[in-house]
Amino acid sequence: MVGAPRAWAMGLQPAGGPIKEAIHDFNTLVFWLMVVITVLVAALLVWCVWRFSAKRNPVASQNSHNTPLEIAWTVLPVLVLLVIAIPSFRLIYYQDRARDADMTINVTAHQWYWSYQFPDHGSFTFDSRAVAAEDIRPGQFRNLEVDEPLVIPVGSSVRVLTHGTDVIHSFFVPSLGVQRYAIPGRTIETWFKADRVGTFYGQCNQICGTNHWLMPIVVKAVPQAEFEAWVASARTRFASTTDGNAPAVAAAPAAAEPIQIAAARQ
Ligand SMILES: [Cu+2]
Repeated sequence: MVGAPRAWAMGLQPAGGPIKEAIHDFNTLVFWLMVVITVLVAALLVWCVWRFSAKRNPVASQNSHNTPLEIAWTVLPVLVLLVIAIPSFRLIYYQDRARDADMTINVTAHQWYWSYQFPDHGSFTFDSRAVAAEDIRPGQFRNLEVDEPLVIPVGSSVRVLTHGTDVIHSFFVPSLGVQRYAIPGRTIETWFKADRVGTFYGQCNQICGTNHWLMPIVVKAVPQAEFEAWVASARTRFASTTDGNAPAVAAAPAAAEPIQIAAARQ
């Protein structure tokens, strides 16, 4: 499965996991409520225009109050809001934190790339940087590919702890239903789970400076055995950046920056 935006798509991206499925359900509920209310209000409006036109209704009513009607148009919207609020709060708390996380990933945002740390797998840390447009291969997504994707095992609940090093960023992967601010000086928890093998694309979702537009996220969900093989190779490849259990709050930028940042103005 590929979780990515598509040209002319109308709805939400397809769900790659249970949180996004819950978001779909909530979206469908609110959508149909909106359809019913819109049709009802439009029909009443048309009926009033027709029924109470000056031609059909030459003597206008002088009523200014109608207690039962006023109670009805107060209570009914309250009930509609309750029908929205209850599943809305349930969804907020569902995505708030992992109940039984199988593993934890520290996500650190920088201007303008991400770094990921695996504290349960030897605490290796690596940076994930955008692939420049001229290096995109056929079949890849422009502005969405990275050099080192975040790899997770399919079916595992992954606790995500976000941090920031400079300004506020936002870790956002639509098809997994995850979005969390990454704020300097704070650690914020959320979680996600991919219940099918696939590649899920996201981006920084908080305007964070000149290159905010090119701060993509790629999450690859792979079978457990493949994940373990990736961890084994990653621990060797990223051995030099391992720094214990602390979140990677000050990972140095790589020497070869693929993205040219704008020169600071004086
Ligand atoms: Cu950002």
